[in-house]
Amino acid sequence: MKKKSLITRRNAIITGAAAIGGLLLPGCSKTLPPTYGNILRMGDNLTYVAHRALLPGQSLAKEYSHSDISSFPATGTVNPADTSLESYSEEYDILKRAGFANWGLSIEGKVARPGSYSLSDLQKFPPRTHITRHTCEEGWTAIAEWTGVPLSTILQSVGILPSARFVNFYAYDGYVDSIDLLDAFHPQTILAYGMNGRDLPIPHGAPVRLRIETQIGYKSMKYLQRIVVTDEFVDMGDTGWAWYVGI
Ligand SMILES: Nc1nc2c(c(=O)[nH]1)N[C@H]1C(S)=C(S)[C@@H](COP(=O)(O)O)O[C@H]1N2
Ligand SMILES: [Mo]
Repeated sequence: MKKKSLITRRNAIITGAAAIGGLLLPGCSKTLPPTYGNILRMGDNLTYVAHRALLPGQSLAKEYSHSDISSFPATGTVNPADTSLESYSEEYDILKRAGFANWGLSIEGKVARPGSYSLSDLQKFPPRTHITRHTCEEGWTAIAEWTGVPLSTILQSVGILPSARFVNFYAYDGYVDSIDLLDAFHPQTILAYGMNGRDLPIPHGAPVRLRIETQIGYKSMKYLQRIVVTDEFVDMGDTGWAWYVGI
């Protein structure tokens, strides 16, 4: 009995997934994730389509109040200047020793005015602060306050070209990832330099990390080094993790 209902449910899910794919496929490829067709990233099809259908436009992730702020573990790379780690970056180490005074975020690709933004350049733009819940794929969540410049502000400042479709991110510890323009222009997507009212600490991605509140924790890249705007999707992550995980 149990087995039968399980099989039925599984078949229903498979049929449902096929139906979603089939419905959307003809002439609607813009609503499918760019990873469509990659068997290892099949989960993207469901989460991207469902999320984008349920939350059209730029709905905001829930924001919390100061009393909700919780303790916040640091995970993954917690210090790219640690020589004993595989993620060691000499470049980062040098920047860190100078208090990140020489750090600059390079923004290139399909933009009219490529350039490099220092921390003080970024801090001159009108900031955005929000208190949100971070959800890690490992099963924990934590709430913190983040301050930074909206990514949309910077993309407008460099003047993204009409052909632009994706934003690729590179970190000092070797992390690479990308998001599409809908998430890039989401009002809560920020280049964060502050956490809980202080400078962003090294374990949490100093001097600047991405905060993307519409997706799971690993999309919020720490230790930002370079941003490249592209006109085509390049699947940079062969990590086994989904590219799109809306929350
Ligand atoms: N560059 C970089 N970014 C990263 C990671 C990392 O290891 N390196 N880990 C990711 C994961 S899995 C999570 S849950 C969050 C953790 O952020 P935290 O260390 O501030 O908690 O950062 C994400 N961004
Ligand atoms: Mo994570």
